[in-house]
Amino acid sequence: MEILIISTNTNRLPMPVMPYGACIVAEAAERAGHGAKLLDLMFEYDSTRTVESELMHHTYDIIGLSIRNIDNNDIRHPAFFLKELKPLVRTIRKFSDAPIVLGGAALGVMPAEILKYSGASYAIVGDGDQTLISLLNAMSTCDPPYRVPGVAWLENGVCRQTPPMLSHCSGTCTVPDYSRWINAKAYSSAMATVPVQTKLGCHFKCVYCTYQKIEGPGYRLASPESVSEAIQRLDAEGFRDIEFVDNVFNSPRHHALEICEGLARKRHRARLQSLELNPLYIDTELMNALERAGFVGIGITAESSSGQVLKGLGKGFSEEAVYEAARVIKSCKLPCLWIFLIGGPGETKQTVEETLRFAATQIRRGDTIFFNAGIRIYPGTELEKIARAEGALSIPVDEMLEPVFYLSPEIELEWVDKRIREFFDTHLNVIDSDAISLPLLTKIQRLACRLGVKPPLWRHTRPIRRILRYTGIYR
Ligand code: B12
Repeated sequence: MEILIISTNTNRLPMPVMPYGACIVAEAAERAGHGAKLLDLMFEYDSTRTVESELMHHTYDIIGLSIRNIDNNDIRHPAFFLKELKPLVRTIRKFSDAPIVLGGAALGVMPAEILKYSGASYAIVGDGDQTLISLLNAMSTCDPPYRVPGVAWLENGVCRQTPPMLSHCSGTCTVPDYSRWINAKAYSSAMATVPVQTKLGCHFKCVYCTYQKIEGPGYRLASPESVSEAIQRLDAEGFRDIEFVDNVFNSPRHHALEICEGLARKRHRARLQSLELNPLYIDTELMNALERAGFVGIGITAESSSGQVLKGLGKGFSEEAVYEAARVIKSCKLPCLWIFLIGGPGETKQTVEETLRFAATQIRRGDTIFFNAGIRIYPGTELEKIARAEGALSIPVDEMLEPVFYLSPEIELEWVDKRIREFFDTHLNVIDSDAISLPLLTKIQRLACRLGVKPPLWRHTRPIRRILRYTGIYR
């Protein structure tokens, strides 16, 4: 079978991300003996013309659309990326009647809704590589696709789905040959990092989160040896800035530790980072291991420093864990990005002030702080139930594709905005949602790259903001 996979993501904020999943499925299809081509729309000037031109000159038996983002999770500047999906499906239909199969992280979040919205033939939920191969095999032997695990389709307007297949990342760290599938240089010149996943699954029960829905609750760990090999291979190919894209890198803690120890023993020049570390498992041993492994930056998803809010968010750790993480980090050198989510269940003006005080007093001056206010509500989450019970959400699930947000009834968005803005103005190490949605950011990334600045760019927030403020470009 000949398959075309289109990576539909064209969002370059806060930085372009390489289509990891789309590369994996394209490579898996090729390895299984099918013909595969990946069309990455990220840097295309006119996506429609690119797709038209591809389909005018080539015929495919099946067309896969990789869909990463539904929206940008931003209450202040909401962007609904799926609005580009219907016109894309229409364009494809002008040239081809091949089945259109949807896959990607977004499908794990709202499969039925996206399938209905798009007009595509099938959606694949769960791990894409194995499922796509099974689907291709079924189609080539004219077997009904609804026997394949992990496939969703519409029957008289109702979405049917077989239980997903969860096999990817079991034992081995899968990293595609990026240069074979995408313009990797275009990504690195925009300061994008190379994604590598060391496990799937998440055992945390955060009320707002979709990770369990996408990856399942049970861990599927890649062996630390296979992770080291993947990093060495990427390094040998010239890929230096590598990001572990695990939903929570330091859980299970022993796995993160073994990966770090393995990497520390190997010779490599990779600069590693991961943006999601849970404060619960931040200790001196892990921090030292991260440094020895070659990490140049980590993100701490603290979300809040108030016990009441952490409980409301279902984070599974207390304010003591957040303070302890800050204490440990102060004794190490590794640069950190602290991530806070303001406005969850239980948030009040007082708890917001508590978190701001924590940020002002417990976080090192050289570290960076990111504040996001308002939480995207996804169907099937505990937060959806809370929002409905509080009367803040009344629309049906079908209408939740376009972003809807939760904000604690105890606070108003204007007040939160004002407090974050005041903190931003007095602390040059702060990033807020205004800053990461600035189109100017794309230009800063390119300039920084030309000047030889290495990712992550957030490490340089203070000097960048100082220059922007001094030149009057940004507050
Ligand atoms: C790591 C991560 C990031 C990192 C990425 C770093 C990097 N260098 O890549 C950072 C922090 C930068 C980031 C940013 C954003 N992210 Co993010 N991110 C993730 C995370 C945790 C993992 C993504 C990943 O790489 N997975 C590993 C790869 C291998 O998996 P995959 O792409 O899903 O592919 C598999 C399947 O989906 C499938 N598949 C993929 N394509 C195809 C195609 C076909 C045809 C088929 C059949 C199958 C298939 O097969 C693959 C193998 O099994 C996910 C959550 C999650 N658990 O998935 C959120 C997630 C993808 N992010 C999300 C969002 C919203 C964003 C941002 C918009 C946030 C923001 N406000 O800025 C930005 C967008 C950035 C951009 N330019 O597009 C959402 C997207 C859904 C949504 N709500 O819209 C997710 C799902 C989290 C969530 N909230 O639910 N993100």
